[in-house]
Amino acid sequence: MSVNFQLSDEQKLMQETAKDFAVNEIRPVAEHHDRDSIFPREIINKAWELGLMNTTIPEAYGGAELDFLSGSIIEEQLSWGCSGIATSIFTNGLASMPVELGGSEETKKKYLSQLIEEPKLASFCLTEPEAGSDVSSMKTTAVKKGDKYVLNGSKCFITNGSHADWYTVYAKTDPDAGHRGISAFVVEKDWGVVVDKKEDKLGQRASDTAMVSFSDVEVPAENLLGEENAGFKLAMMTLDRTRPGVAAMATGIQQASLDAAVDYAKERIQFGVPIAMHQAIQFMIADMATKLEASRLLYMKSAWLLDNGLRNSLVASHAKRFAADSAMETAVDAVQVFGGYGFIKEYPVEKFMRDAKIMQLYEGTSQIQRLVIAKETLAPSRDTVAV
Ligand code: COS
Repeated sequence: MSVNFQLSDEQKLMQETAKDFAVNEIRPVAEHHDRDSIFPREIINKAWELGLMNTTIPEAYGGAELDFLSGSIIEEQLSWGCSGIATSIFTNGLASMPVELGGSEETKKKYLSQLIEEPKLASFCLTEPEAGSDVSSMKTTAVKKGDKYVLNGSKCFITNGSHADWYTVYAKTDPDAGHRGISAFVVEKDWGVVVDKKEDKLGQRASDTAMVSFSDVEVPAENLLGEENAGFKLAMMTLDRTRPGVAAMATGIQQASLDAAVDYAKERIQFGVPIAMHQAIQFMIADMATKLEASRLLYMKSAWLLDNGLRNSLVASHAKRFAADSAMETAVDAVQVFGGYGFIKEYPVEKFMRDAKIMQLYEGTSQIQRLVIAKETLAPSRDTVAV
């Protein structure tokens, strides 16, 4: 078995393109979007034009069909620029994955092609007010009536929810069957999806997070994704494929925090020398750098497993958990390196700290990742591979 930590020329090019985009298009406006919680529509359109979003969509539907590793590398770089703007750009990947995995040929042609032909947005609607980590307790229902399903219920914390053209919605088709009674559907906004509320958030304020509801929304039966009552597995398989990217975004926040801390530590003079000369600061920088390195290796491995057709649930949870917790710790340490200035909005690190927190919450909390890790470690699935 060979191990190769070298990116391909194509991956290096994507990395450079994404870094340039983060430096030139995202960083200059990140503070403005954060302060006033302004949705980054124009930046999304530019990212779309450059091919930095919808990366996994197959060539058959007009997409670039990039490997998961390339997609994750892009996510790290854009998140370095601003993870709130990056979240807005990458949410299509979460919404479109269940379509890629479970959609019929017609559904894939219709909805995946749309995202490539125009800078349209899609949202992933799983979470409900009373069903967060416990997906199976969702209340939204889909009742079959003739050749349609009728949806009723509410979904919360929906990224891009106010701006999406279509939604991947999970609903109970057999309310008594627990996780085996959930189905997934593509629902177009114009069919009666109501945006109830836009959330005012601690961090990632550029991204849109909304509550959406369905009141007797009729969905054609052909918009069912996969088999009826197989939606829970579709959601889990989707999250296996998107968690490497979230870990990569958390890595981008770490790199941003470390860069800021290093620059400041070299400039700031205390006790007659730059504070970078003090061992107290050096040890913090060293720990930040080690966490960053380990997070990057973990997200890359979790993406590499997918690219090689191997099950990645365990490593994706390692990556998501470790990178998210490290992003929080590193951003807090960056504020510490800045001292009192770190607490002031004029400096960038307080934003990194606010933004990092969501990494431990969305797409499965750090506690849920530990549940997956414990389960896979105590009783490995048959197809969990040790690489
Ligand atoms: N891929 C495919 N199938 C999977 C899977 C995966 N990664 N993980 C679980 N499954 C299957 C299991 O094999 C099991 O199948 P059977 O019905 O054939 O027995 C089924 O799904 C249920 O699995 P499990 O018993 O592990 O489910 P739990 O109810 O214990 O829930 C957790 C598992 C908690 C890990 C899951 O609910 C979860 O990830 N919750 C967090 C959800 C989340 O990330 N929310 C954020 C919203 S998206 S922004």
